[in-house]
Amino acid sequence: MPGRIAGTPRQDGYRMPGEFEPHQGTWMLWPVRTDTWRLGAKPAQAAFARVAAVIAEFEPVTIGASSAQYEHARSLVPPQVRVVEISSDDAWMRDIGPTFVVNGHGGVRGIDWGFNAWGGLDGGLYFPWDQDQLVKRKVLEIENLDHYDLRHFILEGGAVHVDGEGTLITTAQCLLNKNRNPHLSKRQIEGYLRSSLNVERIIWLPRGMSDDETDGHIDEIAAFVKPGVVVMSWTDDRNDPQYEILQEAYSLLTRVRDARGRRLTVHRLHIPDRLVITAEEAEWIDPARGSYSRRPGTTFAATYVNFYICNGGVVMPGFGDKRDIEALNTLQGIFTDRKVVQVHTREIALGGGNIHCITQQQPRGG
Ligand code: KQY
Repeated sequence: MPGRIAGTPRQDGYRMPGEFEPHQGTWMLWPVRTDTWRLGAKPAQAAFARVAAVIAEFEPVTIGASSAQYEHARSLVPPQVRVVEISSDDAWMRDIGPTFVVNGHGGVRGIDWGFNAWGGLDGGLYFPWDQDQLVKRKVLEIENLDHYDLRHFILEGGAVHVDGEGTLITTAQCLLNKNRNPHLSKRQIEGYLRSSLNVERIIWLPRGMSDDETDGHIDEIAAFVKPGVVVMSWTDDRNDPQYEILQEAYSLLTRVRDARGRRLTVHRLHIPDRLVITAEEAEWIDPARGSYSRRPGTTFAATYVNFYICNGGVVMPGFGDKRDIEALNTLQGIFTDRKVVQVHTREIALGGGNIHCITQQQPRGG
């Protein structure tokens, strides 16, 4: 029987591996919220199904869907994708799913963080989020894995990236936001990150991307390619609201040293044009009191950096933008030992995230 483990991953010799380390598989959820996704979530479902099908060419994929959507989800994804019944409030498995930790001897455990829909009643994106909070435990029960109970600490998976060798990158805008863990100091928050993910060096970028409804998740701005190597969003356009933010992040990332004392190699990936929801798209999003507004003209943080690394592959967003091909070629040049596949994901981006945000890797133990 899987159960709750006392103590911390660090005390037990567990660490969060880098996303580029071998996976057992990928977890996703099925989108249904009509106040997030237009047209009753149908275009988003098609986009999620495309992402799942591409990842499934590299490794096993499991999608959690509600009982009402089980047959529909099953019919849209390839047979090798496993569909299981898991209810949720929305479909961002990166943030709603467990973070897995490994001990290097075959042991895999999960962390059940607190979740408050990106800010709770102080700027959160919807209410309630009780079904989202249960997803981590459901995934871990299905996999028969023990868990650490950190529900008293609010953390979304998209708020942190690790290199698996003791370094973590995050943003102060998100993790120190008063709508996450207002009762904790920066030092105490660092303490939780160290003891749960087993990291030594925490690199704080001051801000995430502008127009990011998550309060600046790191997974929109930068990602580890491997230890010592980072790829980040970039723009040459001085008039772009992202310009200053990205300059600041670049200057910090190229100055710091990681947990092993290395300077980081930082690759830059130019962002696409600003993503703005059209009147036609916004018309078919159901308004709901307390939910994030997606009115015509709302802009979204769009970046190619929200890619997902899987076994032998990288699945990256495309927006139908003039920079799509250049971004694909740049990323393929960085990930020389993996096949990079681009999927058109405007429908996911209109929900406020992208491929990294809708996936969660389950590492291979050992
Ligand atoms: O991990 C992410 N960056 C998640 C994006 C969540 C958007 C919620 N509408």
